[in-house]
Amino acid sequence: MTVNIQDIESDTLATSLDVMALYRTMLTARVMNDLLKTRKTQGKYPFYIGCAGHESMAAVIAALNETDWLALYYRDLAAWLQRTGDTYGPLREAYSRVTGPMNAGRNMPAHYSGRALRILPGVSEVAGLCPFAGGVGFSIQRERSDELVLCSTGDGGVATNDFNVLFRQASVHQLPVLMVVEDNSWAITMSGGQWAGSLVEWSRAGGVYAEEVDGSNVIATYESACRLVQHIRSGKGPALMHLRVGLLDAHSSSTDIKSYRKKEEIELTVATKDPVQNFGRWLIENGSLQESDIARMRKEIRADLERIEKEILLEPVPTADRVMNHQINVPIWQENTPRGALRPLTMLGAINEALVELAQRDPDFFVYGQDVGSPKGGVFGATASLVKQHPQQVISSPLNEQMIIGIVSGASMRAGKARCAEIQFVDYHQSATQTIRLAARFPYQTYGDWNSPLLIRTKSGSGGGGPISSSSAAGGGAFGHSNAGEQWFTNVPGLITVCPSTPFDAKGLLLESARAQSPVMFLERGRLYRSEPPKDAEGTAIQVMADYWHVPDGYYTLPLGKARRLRIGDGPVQVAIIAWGTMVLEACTAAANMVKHVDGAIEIVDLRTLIPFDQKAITAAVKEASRVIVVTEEIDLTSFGRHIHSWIVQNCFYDLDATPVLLSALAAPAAPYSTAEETAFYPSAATIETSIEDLLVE
Ligand SMILES: Cc1ncc(C[n+]2csc(CCOP(=O)(O)OP(=O)(O)O)c2C)c(N)n1
Repeated sequence: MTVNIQDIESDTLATSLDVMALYRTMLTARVMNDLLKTRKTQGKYPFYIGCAGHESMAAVIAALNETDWLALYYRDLAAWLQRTGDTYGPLREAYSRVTGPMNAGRNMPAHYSGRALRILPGVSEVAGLCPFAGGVGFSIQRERSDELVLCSTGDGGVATNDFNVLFRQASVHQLPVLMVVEDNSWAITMSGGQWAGSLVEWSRAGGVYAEEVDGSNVIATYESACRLVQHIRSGKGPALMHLRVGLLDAHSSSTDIKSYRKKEEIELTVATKDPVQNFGRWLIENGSLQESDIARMRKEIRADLERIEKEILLEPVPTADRVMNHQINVPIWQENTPRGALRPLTMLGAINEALVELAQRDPDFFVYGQDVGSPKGGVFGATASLVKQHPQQVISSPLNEQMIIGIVSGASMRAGKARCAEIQFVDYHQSATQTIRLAARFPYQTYGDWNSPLLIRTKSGSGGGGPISSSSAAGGGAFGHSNAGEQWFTNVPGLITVCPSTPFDAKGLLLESARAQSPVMFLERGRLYRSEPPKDAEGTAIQVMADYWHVPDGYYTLPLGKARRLRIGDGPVQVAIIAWGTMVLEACTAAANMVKHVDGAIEIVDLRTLIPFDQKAITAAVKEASRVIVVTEEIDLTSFGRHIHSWIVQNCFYDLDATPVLLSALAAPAAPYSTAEETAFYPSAATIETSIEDLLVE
């Protein structure tokens, strides 16, 4: 039997609902919920979180097309079943089977995911998927597709920054996004208090059409979903459904319901807000079913699930040897000798060229960030050429870094290829920290089902883009404009971090970074944007570096994870200096000055990629020199520089003739603004020279 609801809003809505199929899906969700809950109680696995009361989400999914995208939350078992029909999947995940279609047994159950099914990887961070859903919507809109993205969360989720970011993404850009707030009026033990006033009015005032609907009434839920979907598909912008439901169970298997909910309230909720029961009654009243049919269906479903369970228990469980699988996706470099004519270029020029190359090669590639679409090309001018040549592919964003990362990451995931975010100053990435970390986690969490291409460029370290002046004024960036940044990113599993020191590297590494299927944090040093090659104390350019200020025309890539070894001076190497970014130039200046006084050469290992770093190059350089200095622009509190230093101690100890040195910025919050304090804060060529001297007498 079907209910024809075609004339709800317009005659283009050719949807009819198979109510019996929908009921069966919802009932299956409930029976599976009860089975999983029991098994958890029997100690068969560590955790379960239930869907009881939220099954009307199946009716919302029934109003969508299979090509629409879903970002579900942990109570959406019925939504999963409605989209996939897969009754094995949730059981496989509960029992941690490698056959689990969501996370191959790697994540807790109820984290719905599936790339082929267009279900974004569910996360435990409440509403953490929201910014990604906005990105999917952004890319749907750019490509003028008729898809949409549904993003669901609980009432607690509405209070998060992530949900508010999605709301802003959707409303500012008028994206095809359906936000569903499954309001069971609980957030663990907290009832209400997640927003003030009416959610619907708040939403409408912010430019998003919204409806409130009783989620215990399945037909009303479906009708509302159809209206909202119709609203979105007719190009009127995003929509929000405030779906009022009841939570029929405890928050999760870890919560004792009686410790925070009153008996009468639970009984009333169960009696009035059970969508499966209400829908069953409605079907009986309409003559489609009898009580006995429902009891029989329940029994059948339970028997079927128990049979499936038995099958699943014979399937393989994860083994310890796979624990590092899918940790990071570094692209395999393909040899491609640059063929274009060499021209002298600054790093900023090289970055401009790389972005134009990417835009030319892929018309759907775009850069998104604050001011990037202005003729100035962002505050540093990195996108100026793009604005001139491909204005449609460079879009200025509102001032919200989490919004930027979410848009770009979600769009990249939908495309399977990196799009580019610009974060104006690395200091300001901090509101997007969780989103970046989640993006880096997806390939691991989903056991490689989802990749996470995402290119984040950001100005970092000292300097505001002016010329480098062999080791003095660092630009006065002070607090908020001068952090090095690598300390924040190199400890995130799954994240690639790159920091070039020359224009040649900046272009080749940026182009290669865009090929990665794990997120890349591309740290551009402000002090190097317009820098000349480093010079010695007499003002002579250091030749081994100067060559890299000539940049080939056209497309070329350089391998990630590969350092460059630079030798300054002749004879046996006395000291190896491990550096990256601006500190490579400082180290070159120091080395060029020192080799005039000491016998032998000094080697500088320019890491270029910080994670994964080139262990072979470091090992070889330390072996040859037996003395090593690590120099970093970071402050000396659990920094990446400290990590490299510690790695050398642990892995190269027997090749060392002296204690390895770490040179870093001071452990103050940031470089002070005034020149004297700022100069004292950063390591410089002079600091490095002193350190070389000390090492050589040791
Ligand atoms: C960002 C974040 N903070 C805290 C938690 C711990 N936590 C897990 S579920 C939850 C309540 C969520 O409430 P709501 O969004 O209303 O969903 P419900 O569980 O009630 O369906 C909390 C606080 C979390 N997972 N993520």
